[in-house]
Amino acid sequence: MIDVYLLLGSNLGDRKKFLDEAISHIETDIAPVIKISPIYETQSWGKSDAPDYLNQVIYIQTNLSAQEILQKILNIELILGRRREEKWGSRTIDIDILFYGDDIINEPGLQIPHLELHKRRFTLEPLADIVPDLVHPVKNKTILQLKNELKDDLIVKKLYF
Ligand code: PH2
Ligand code: MG
Ligand code: MG
Repeated sequence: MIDVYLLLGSNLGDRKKFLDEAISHIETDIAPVIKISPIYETQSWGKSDAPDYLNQVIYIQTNLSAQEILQKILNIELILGRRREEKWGSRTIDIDILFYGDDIINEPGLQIPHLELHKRRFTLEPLADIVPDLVHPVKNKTILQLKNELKDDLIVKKLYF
């Protein structure tokens, strides 16, 4: 089984409901969720006038290939009303593959580890809550180290539902 970490993000509509529905689709179509981070409310990265996001990281184990996971994720995003209009545009749900074991994948539409994750507080804070000691296979640093070296000062706030 491969250890897979996914980032969920929503900044449109009932954001909490979209995260919950994404998790329920992931459990049905991909794999049971083993660990789940707290939800963070985060300032929009890349587009400062966009509404705040809810972000959350989940950990699953699966024998599916990264491409198979990607196809299932794209389908779940579609079911949950994702419309792709502009880069970094607001969305009901975004599901990104952060890590697929230690694999380094560079294919069109599929880059793992996620190319920006080490620069983003909205990813590293929830990730560090569930796997601080995971080593990034390209940066060769732990999630905790990467989090402590972050220059991103956009606000992220842990929420308690
Ligand atoms: N996702 C983006 C762009 N900007 N900002 C926050 N806070 N959270 C996100 O998930 C996010 C973002 C592109 O996928
Ligand atoms: Mg994304
Ligand atoms: Mg995405």
